[in-house]
Amino acid sequence: MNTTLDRAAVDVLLANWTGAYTVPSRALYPHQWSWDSAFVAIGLRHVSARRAQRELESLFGAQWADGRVPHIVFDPAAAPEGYFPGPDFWRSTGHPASPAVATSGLVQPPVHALAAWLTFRADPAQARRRGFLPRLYPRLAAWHRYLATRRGVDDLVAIVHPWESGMDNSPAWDDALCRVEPTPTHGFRRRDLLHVQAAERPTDTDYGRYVRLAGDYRDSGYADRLADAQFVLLDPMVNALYAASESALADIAAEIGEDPRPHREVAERASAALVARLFADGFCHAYDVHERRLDRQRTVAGLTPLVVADLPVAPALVKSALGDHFRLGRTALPPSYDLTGPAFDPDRYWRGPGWFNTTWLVWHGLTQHGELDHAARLRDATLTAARQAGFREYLHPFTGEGRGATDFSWTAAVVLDLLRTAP
Ligand code: 2M8
Repeated sequence: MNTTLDRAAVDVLLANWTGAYTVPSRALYPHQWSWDSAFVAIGLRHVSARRAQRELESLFGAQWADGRVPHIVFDPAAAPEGYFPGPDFWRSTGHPASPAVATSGLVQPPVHALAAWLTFRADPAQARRRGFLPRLYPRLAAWHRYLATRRGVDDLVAIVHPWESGMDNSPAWDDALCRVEPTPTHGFRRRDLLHVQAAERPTDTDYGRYVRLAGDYRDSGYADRLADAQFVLLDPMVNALYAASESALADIAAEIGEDPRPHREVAERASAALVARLFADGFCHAYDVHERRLDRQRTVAGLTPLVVADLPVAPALVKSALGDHFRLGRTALPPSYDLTGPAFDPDRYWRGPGWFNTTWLVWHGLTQHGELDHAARLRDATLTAARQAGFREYLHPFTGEGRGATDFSWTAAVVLDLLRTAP
């Protein structure tokens, strides 16, 4: 049975491979997405280490001169009307720091160094022959420097748009978004609703707010003046991945003969700040920098700091995962938002459904902290969910019914990783 699932996951990754990278979904997302490619590499490394390396290399080929890794790299051959907001909206190629290829100007969670290290470990000899890490390391380091210098708030990094969290429609952004005047819907044309039911996607009002924030950021010249930006939040998942990826950068540096110590120091400081700033009542929350307060809602992002090694609050996070808010192991997949929370919606994108990539992060975190029984149960539940629903973008957390796009790349990739990583 696992052989069938394994084969089907490989087929999805092959079908979505463009020759240089993997699109998240042929229909809904026909370009390269930043953190999707990192998860894809984590799965693809079991099929072809070389292809997994190329997935990351092609993304970093579109890195800006200021170090930012754009959240979308547009395929020049894809139909311009296939995705909104497309290159005409972002106007990146007019920016002095941008690469020749059109990209967005936002970023996504920094999973890349972790993915690069896991990709290397899948076949070190082959990676060394290709000079994979020596070539990628300076780019990964520049990416983290961008985050530290342009987005740094004390020892953490801020996002300036919900899309930068990866959990675009999370209720954790509702309060901050309320202050944003939506762009009227006649000012743009949504394409997502051509592919997915409206009840499973953000509302028009929320979409209007995303468009407003992205347009304002573009019009500032992608300047990162945090004091002037309307939306400046510290997200627990972004910061957990930043800390975990700094540790991975230290491992990469040591492997190629560079000094790992600066990376270890950044990782330790980020991990300490994450606990000091974002941890309260047994959970990690988002923090609004302008309002100077935590959003006390619970989202799955608050469990993902488990990916940080030696996190002192890990036992509290495991307890929260097992409790009524997330019922780890007792739902099809861990929900993206608190099952008892006022905004819980089991169908709508990032407001309740279970996602495979965040589930993988929780699984990886449990494994890191020696919670092997919980990790094994979560792995079994995730594989069962994929077998029943197929490689959907997200699932109803109770029934396990598929939602959003089909044949979704990171779903196939993390399922493959769970299958091929011996429990
Ligand atoms: C979703 O986000 C894009 C915008 O980036 C969209 O809705 O149009 C999110 O789930 C995001 O985390 C993901 O990277 C992207 C592609 O899978 O889709």
